[in-house]
Amino acid sequence: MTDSRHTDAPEAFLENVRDLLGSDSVLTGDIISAYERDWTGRWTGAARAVVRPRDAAEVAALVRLARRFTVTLIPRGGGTGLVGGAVPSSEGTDVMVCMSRMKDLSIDPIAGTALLGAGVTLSELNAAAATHGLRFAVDLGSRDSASVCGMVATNAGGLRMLRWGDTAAQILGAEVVTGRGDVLTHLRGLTKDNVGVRWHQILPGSEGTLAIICRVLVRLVPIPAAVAWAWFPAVDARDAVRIASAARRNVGVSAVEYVHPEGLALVAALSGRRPPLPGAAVIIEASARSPERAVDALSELATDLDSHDAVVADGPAGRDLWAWRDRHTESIARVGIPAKCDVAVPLTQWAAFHDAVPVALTAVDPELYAVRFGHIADGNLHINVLRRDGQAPSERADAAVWDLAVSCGGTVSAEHGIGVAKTPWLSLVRTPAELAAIEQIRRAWDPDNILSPRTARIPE
Ligand code: 2HG
Ligand code: ZN
Repeated sequence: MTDSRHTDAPEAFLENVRDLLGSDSVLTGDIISAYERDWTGRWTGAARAVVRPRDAAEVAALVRLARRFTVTLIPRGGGTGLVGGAVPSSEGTDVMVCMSRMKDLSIDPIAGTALLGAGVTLSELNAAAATHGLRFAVDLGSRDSASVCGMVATNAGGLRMLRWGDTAAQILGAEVVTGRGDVLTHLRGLTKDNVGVRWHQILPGSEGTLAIICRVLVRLVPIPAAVAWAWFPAVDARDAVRIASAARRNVGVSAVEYVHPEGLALVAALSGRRPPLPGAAVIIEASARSPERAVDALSELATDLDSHDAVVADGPAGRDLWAWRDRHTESIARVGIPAKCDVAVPLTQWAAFHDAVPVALTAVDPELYAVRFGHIADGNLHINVLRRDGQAPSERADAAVWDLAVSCGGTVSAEHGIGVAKTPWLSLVRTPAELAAIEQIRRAWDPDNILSPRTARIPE
């Protein structure tokens, strides 16, 4: 990669941007520090400026200028990424593209779709959709800040992937600006439109490397009439897989989540309360036409599984059960900067992998420990590695988890993406031919390599 851009990122570029977009569109100085780190604080850098375009035409003007002055652009949504994908390099020359001004949002209740700009958060979309009895299918803990277009760029998975699929499965169209500065618009909204290559389906997982996503058209799903939750105690990881595997066959089940005492203790410290039962558990969300039916479905599952201690509840008591899972990420952030290892392994390997993680970490460094939780029905285990002395873990911790995951047939990113955090391990899970093919796509969409050049690319 040529680094000439890093020595002379030009003030002239910003002058041109101010002329075209207005000076209030360019932020510099202390105010931009919030754009220089990811949510975890593990990945930080230094930006030259933050630019805040209002629409795709302004983004296109920005990209063309960036090509002319060879300036790196890093698109950034709600700033909730966990892998350093929307963080500038340490050289102080990258320009962050903040999408927060693109707030247009309209719902089509007849088609069950939403058209929204890149500044709309998941909670804002859901609030607007709820007036029509609809919501976005994918849900995540960072819903109040995460932008839906950012979720598209990272192909967020989240809590209900089991039921509705990932973010890629929700996209019907998009408006983007490629690294060439071309505006591509496909917002017709047809669910059947089989006309050759579906270019908008290349966006999920592209993490800002191919194009800047300005608007998306997404499908919405009905808000269930009633929901109930259950806490199934699991005697060990094998038992958790047994419960999860039975739960995922049940049509009404929308989420199946694993929690372990190491994470529950942190949530307890934050909330000042005790978990409903001691030990590990599988927390299940189910929906039905009435609260009674949802509770009955989960109670029947408990009977089928001989899980006589299971706690089943709807309403506030049920939401309380769910909160024990939902509050993991914020509770972990209170105790240190974790290495976030977002692993998926085949469900048949999940228990062995789960049990081997603490052993592998202690072999690297006795100060390391793991908080394990996550979307068990998808084979997904979130491993947050921390150090007992409060220091941030080194990359040796990540390496130990990835080696183990790959030896169990797993992957280095189940749903969080690659960013800069996972690039050292990309070649563990993708062949040279695959990586070369991806590079060719990047060169076609972004010939001057100005969009998030360090993301998901193995350093030369
Ligand atoms: C979740 O499932 C998110 O809550 C974050 O993917 C996971 O904090 C994490 O490691
Ligand atoms: Zn997750």
